Amino acid sequence: MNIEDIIKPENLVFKKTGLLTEKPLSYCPGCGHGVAHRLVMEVIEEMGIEEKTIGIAPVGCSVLAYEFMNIDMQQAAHGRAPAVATGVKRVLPDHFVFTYQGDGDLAAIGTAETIHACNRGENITIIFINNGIYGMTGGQMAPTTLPGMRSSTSPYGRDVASMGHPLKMTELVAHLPGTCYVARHAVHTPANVTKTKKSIRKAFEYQRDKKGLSFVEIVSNCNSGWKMTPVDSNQWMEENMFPFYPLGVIKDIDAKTK
Ligand SMILES: Cc1ncc(C[n+]2csc(CCOP(=O)(O)OP(=O)(O)O)c2C)c(N)n1
Ligand code: SF4
Repeated sequence: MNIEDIIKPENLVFKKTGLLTEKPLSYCPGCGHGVAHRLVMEVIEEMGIEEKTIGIAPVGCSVLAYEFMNIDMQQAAHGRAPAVATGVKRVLPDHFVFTYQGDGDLAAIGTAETIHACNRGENITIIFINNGIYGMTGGQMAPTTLPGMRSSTSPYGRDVASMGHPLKMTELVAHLPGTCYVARHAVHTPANVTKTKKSIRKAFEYQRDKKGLSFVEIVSNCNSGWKMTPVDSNQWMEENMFPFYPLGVIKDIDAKTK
């Protein structure tokens, strides 16, 4: 097949969403952030809500999310995205508002903002990227770092006795009455990408239907911070992160119960 045939519209099998800008992503090759960005933007495009969606960019490796996401964005200080999202949504209740946050942002510096926004049931969506460390600043231990996991500030591995237990934010917020949909997924294989996108879609639909706060965690790799190749980091994630952070839908207030 020559190139003219390949680019015929009828032969097109994948097209990048127009809601991602042409700006080259600043992420390390192999990092999950880029795929997560794409899925959020695809959902917004497929729902046709790009003109009335506002994203809140975090601090961390995805601090430049507003450069990559071709929608209205507002930058928040580290950890404060749920508070900023609360304000934006209350001023513009007919708009869709989401935050995009790493685990240092959401589970450490912004623990209070996260828990209270979830507990208040703010009608927003939180996308939480959990790579188990502080990626941007050099791989320091985060509340999500696994027991025994090495980081630049726990070079011999996280010792629970002195450094405390990892914080499972997703299970925690699922207990709060204000959350309507809480799920944990991954984006390192096509099957996982499909499930994650479905959940992100549901999260935005629940926001549309004013059901409360929807929360989607994406367990991701930080191959640079973990000091592994992308392939090794994905395998390490499967073997170590998933047993501790099991994937699946944790709470769905509309799920049919027997
Ligand atoms: C209040 C505050 N504390 C610390 C920092 C420094 N800082 C910037 S990025 C970062 C780590 C980000 O890690 P995470 O949120 O997990 O995102 P990742 O880079 O892993 O995607 C830290 C500690 C800051 N900017 N503001
Ligand atoms: S440092 Fe880690 S989280 Fe940040 S872009 Fe690189 S791989 Fe991704």
